[in-house]
Amino acid sequence: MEITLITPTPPDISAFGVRIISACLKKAGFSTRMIFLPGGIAHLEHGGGYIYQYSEKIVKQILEISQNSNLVGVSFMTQYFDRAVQVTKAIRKRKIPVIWGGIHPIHCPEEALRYADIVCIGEGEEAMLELAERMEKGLNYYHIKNLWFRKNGDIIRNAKRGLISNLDELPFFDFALENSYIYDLEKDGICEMDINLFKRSLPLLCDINGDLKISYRTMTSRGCPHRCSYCASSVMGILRRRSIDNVIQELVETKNKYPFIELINFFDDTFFGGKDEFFEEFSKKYKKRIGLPFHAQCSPTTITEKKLESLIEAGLVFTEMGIQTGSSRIKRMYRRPTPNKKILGVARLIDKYRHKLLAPDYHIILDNPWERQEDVRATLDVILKLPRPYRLQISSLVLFPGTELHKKAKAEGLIKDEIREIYRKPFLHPQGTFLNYLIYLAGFCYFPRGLLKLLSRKSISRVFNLGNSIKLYHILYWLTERIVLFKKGVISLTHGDLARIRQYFLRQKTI
Ligand code: B12
Repeated sequence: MEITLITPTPPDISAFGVRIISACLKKAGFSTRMIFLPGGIAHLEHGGGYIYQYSEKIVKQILEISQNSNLVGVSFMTQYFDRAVQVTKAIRKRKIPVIWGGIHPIHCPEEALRYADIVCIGEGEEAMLELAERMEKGLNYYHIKNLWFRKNGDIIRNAKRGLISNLDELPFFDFALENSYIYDLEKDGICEMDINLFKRSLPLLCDINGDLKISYRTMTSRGCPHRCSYCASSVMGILRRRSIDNVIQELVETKNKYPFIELINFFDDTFFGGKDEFFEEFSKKYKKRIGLPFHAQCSPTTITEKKLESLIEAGLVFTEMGIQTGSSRIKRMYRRPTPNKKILGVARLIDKYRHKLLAPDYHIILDNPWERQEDVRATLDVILKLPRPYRLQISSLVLFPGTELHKKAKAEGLIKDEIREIYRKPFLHPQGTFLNYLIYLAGFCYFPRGLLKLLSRKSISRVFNLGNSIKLYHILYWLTERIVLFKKGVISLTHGDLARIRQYFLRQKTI
């Protein structure tokens, strides 16, 4: 029984979904193949005019690699829908059954069965294993929990499985090179993974000196203590953590296998979730057995000074946190009621350790259809009170399927065309409005704050607020980005940091 797992994924090869499924199948004796198609979303346009598609050459290579498969799995997020559909159509023409899984199909199973034969509506480890075992034995498999099937034009909707309670029972993510394939930007083709390609595919993240280090991303938990109304990951339930020893063992094995890894990135939504004691023990063991610098995300209600101190002691050099909005009305809508006073308190706490941490990232969401000008101004106000330095990660609200806000927008008739308005919506580039541009400028944390404050005043912003039609602020944003890029390029050149320049140009070519 040959199983191929394909993932049109962001320009990084974490792809934990397929890696854990592959690890479980391998542990049960099945042979798997993984195909990683790292690609961006930067070309997406407001209005949904840009459609990502792979070249014929890439599709042909995918078909060649997966030709002897008895089953092909495709894993993706909403903004990779078009690429997943393209790959699925090509494979199904070869009469190979396709199963969809991942955060998007979980929320849109009916839609998934318009393209795939089977869809996984939750965690896939146990369901996929049962499917492979029953397929191999030629047994009926249309009753497997967590899987829905398209059969003779009908849909078979099986019940959900309970979430995996003890994550330690799972094998570690499958980061083996054998039988792994990846789209290589340099060769503009899919290549068998080798150690150099693997090294080049891993994220480059900064250590405390700002030097780029080859980094390994992992996740120590599933689920989240928060229930933000714009977030699609609530399907993963409450926070479930792997044990400290289990995480440390994974990192020990990874370091031994890939000694060139110099930094760890814990990609849990809320790494700081849990008791102070847990982090004391984690930090002691991590420092003793791993000792590499690491990055981890925090949230305003989970970070404490004690946790921060222990983790910095263990090697934490960077953290990032969602602020999202400064408006109390929108905070309630996002189910993130943490007051600005508390958020600024946390920012001051992180700033207190600025000599031991890189400048933090703060996440901001713009383009919320229910937002008024004063809400956006409130967001700018809280940003202008943040201790400096910091970086802003600004995103344009995408009403992801399965989220509370998606349901609200649907109910209010705000969504006319899901695919154009959501699947093909640019996450990384907010609309070109005056206030959005001011918030973008506030991301240059040494931009004169008084000027931003003045310009954001109602009486003044009304003059400059030309609405969305005028592309002025898009052009200004584009121009400013070019200036920033040029500055970064000059700094990298003077430091002979060609890796950073190469990484930038490679990214421009993503599929
Ligand atoms: C890790 C992560 C990343 C990583 C890696 C993602 C990857 N898959 O390659 C990186 C950093 C690259 C990333 C980037 C982005 N991310 Co992200 N990310 C996450 C995060 C934190 C964890 C996802 C994860 O790996 N979970 C662990 C694995 C094991 O779970 P899983 O993938 O769901 O897989 C399980 C099941 O889904 C199923 N399954 C999965 N695949 C398959 C396949 C088959 C065949 C089967 C049967 C089952 C199956 O079984 C698996 C095991 O149980 C989630 C939030 C969350 N907690 O879920 C956001 C999340 C997935 N990201 C999100 C987004 C939007 C993005 C971005 C597009 C935008 C951004 N945030 O910057 C970018 C990419 C932009 C770009 N091109 O640059 C959204 C996706 C929403 C949506 N509906 O698409 C999420 C849900 C966050 C949110 N707040 O809503 N992300």
